[in-house]
Amino acid sequence: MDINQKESVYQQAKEWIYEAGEEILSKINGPLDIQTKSNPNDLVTAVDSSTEAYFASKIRNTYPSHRILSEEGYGDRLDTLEGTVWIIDPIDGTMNFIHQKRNFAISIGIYHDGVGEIGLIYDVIADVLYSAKRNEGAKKNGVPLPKLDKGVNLNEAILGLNHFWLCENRLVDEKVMQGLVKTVRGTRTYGSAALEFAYVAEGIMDGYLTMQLSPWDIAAGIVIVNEVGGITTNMEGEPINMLLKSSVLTCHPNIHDSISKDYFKKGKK
Ligand code: 2AM
Ligand code: CA
Repeated sequence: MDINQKESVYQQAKEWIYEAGEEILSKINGPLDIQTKSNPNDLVTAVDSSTEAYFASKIRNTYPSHRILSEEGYGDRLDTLEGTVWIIDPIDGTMNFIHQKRNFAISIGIYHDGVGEIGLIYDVIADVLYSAKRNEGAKKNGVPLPKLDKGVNLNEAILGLNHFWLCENRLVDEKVMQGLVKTVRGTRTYGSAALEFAYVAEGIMDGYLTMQLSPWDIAAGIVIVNEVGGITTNMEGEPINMLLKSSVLTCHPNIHDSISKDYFKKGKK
């Protein structure tokens, strides 16, 4: 993506994300038409669908050569990341959207030939936009975020971690994950992967890990965390394949190896 196109795509995506946020706000107290997907707690609403449909129609009209990878079915069926691909979660944290009416975000990552060029995470209720362009730094509401250059030890770290992984599960030994919880200073669970990435980038959490997420949950967050010097891999420490579901570890560089090697690799089933 050339530099001029990148800037105009970034500005356009920002405009659409604010418009979509206003539309979500106008519907949040109405009947939400809630459905379930893969299990009774995997929720989707008519607002998830209409928000994604809005982005898909804007992108197809404005950038007909761009492709879309998205959660709710308005995207393309992709088997490569060639060209420019918008990776979209219209509402990340749908359970929070329904039950709490806060702590959810619109997440848009724009990748070119597989490289994350633009990341946008919009916390609609707080009206906070986290944004980044590759090699140009990350911002929170337009104000540059500092690099993660202060050292951090695991025993002083705050980690984002879903309690699910501390219960018996089929992917990781819960005893090993409990050991990690006892080692760190504190844990948090916000229920929106995109916001957890944003908080790692902001430096208010030192890491976030989970065993299974989809590309749209993390595409924007990876770009934003990268720009402040954080690292994102799968739990094995390998690069994430953006076409597949994956485990995810995004964190301050100081604690990455220890979480992956001393905990996950020991506990992996
Ligand atoms: P979602 O709200 O877009 O579904 C919750 O811990 C985080 O995990 C959210 O970012 C949520 O995204 C994501 N997630 C991914 N797959 C999920 C699933 N099957 N059920 C619930 N949350 C899921
Ligand atoms: Ca979603």
